Amino acid sequence: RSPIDSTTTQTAVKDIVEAYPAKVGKKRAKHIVVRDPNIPEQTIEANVRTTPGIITQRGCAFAGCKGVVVGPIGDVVHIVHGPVGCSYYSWLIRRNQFRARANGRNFVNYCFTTDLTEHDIVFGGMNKLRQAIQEAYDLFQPPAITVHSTCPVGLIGDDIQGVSREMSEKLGISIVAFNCEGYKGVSQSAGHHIANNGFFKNWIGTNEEAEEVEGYTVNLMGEYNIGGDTWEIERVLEKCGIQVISKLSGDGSYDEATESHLAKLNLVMCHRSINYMADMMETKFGIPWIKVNFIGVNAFAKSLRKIAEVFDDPELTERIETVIAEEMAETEAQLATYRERLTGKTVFLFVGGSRAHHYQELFADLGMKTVVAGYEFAHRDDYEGRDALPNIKIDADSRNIEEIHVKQDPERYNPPFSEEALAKMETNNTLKDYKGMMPDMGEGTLLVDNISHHELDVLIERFKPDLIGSGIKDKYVIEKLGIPCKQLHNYDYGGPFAGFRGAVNFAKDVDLRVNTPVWKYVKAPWLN
Ligand code: CFM
Ligand code: HCA
Repeated sequence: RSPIDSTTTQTAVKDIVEAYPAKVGKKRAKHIVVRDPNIPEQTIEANVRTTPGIITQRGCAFAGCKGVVVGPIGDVVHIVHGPVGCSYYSWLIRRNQFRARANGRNFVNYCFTTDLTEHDIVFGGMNKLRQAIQEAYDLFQPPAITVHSTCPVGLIGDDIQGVSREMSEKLGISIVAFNCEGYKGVSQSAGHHIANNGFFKNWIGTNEEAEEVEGYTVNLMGEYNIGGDTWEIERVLEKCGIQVISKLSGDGSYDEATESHLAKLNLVMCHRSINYMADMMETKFGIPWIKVNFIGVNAFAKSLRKIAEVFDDPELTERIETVIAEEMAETEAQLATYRERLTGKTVFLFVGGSRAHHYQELFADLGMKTVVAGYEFAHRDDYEGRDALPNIKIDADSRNIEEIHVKQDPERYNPPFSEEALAKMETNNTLKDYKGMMPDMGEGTLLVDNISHHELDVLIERFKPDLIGSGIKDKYVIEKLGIPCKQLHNYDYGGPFAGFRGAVNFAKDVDLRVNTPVWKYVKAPWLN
């Protein structure tokens, strides 16, 4: 095992790139960066099409829209319009959890699809969609329905928007169609954008009768309640006296989404999947947003202090400090033994569009160092920070996406913060800014965007990390090479891992994986 430093990582990068055909190597080299804090504005290529032939962990626009952003709203029926596969193979894989509200509706365990077959592909599937919507309505009486098209539907041109409008008028409930055919854009990311636009246009702030809510109110955005994360975050926020108005979209409900304009502040966890919504809500309703991270004990405390700073009320600040002290003491007592067993261990992290960054803070709490990290599909701002935005060329996945131009509505634009407070937020970089992953990576560490199996093989062979945080597509390749892999998408059936109590669950899980002697007996079958 080589130590990780600027020289060894540079050699690894050279070997990785040289193994490719020259043209491919040239492209991939732009996605692999040895971190050097002495370079003031280090850049990395991201959010571009994967080179055909390379094995990637990315998903598609349908996954990003239906699977990620829209699907977790638990009291809404989500119908997939397409052949059965996309629906069946994405059924329950993401582990987003939901608790029924007063109306008793909870559809997260169901799988709704129009099940298009050859006949429908030839003659059109709109009638089937009409029928499916009617049937879902008759059977389940949901407060709203969404429709999501998969690749073949886009190719045959079924008008899902028209059918949904027509059925919405007929049934008198909100029916929103998302044209999220998998092929749009270069990854899940296009689907997030499509989902945000549809949500914003149809649901956000549509309950005009909802009354102002007193006190400190927030929306939890870009948090998806995987393994129950949202509930641990909410537990602590409530203890601090902060009320969550709506959640987008983990444990999210339709009614709460229509009242989300009542919150005074938006807390953005996963910037990648929800930045569009945060910006649109700020423009339309004057709700400012701040970037938070609730993964990791110190990260959670830091985020709570950020909230205190924004609301700027000594009483709230004091309460938050009391909660932090209490929770930290309890957590610390449980973390200490794990930290002893984990300190100095190294980690590679390759996850989606935010967790490869967020989890670095939790690993740091355990004394573990992230030496190689990368996103699957994040954009350059998630690596380089929002400041880098003006220098970034138009996203590849903006193609085919209807942009929503938000007009400010003076009637509703009623900033809960004084002009002075808003100005402070704009100028105080630590509050408003999102700096991305790059500045948090130490000298000589490696950033790899949209990593391929070849690149992963070389890096494992050179640096033999103690743990890799990744997803299902490479988990078993990694474990056959004798390295434990912790799935940071679905948590391998565990969780919650967010917040204070989540950190303890995580430490226990990681300790079991890293410190079991079994790994030294594993030999990958292909090495024989
Ligand atoms: Fe945001 Fe997510 Fe992620 Fe994401 Fe995802 Fe996910 Fe992820 Mo899987 S919304 S970008 S598209 S934090 S599903 S809950 S784990 S890849 S890092
Ligand atoms: C998705 C969902 C996914 C996949 C996880 C994985 C998730 O992108 O469609 O590849 O292990 O979190 O469930 O990201």
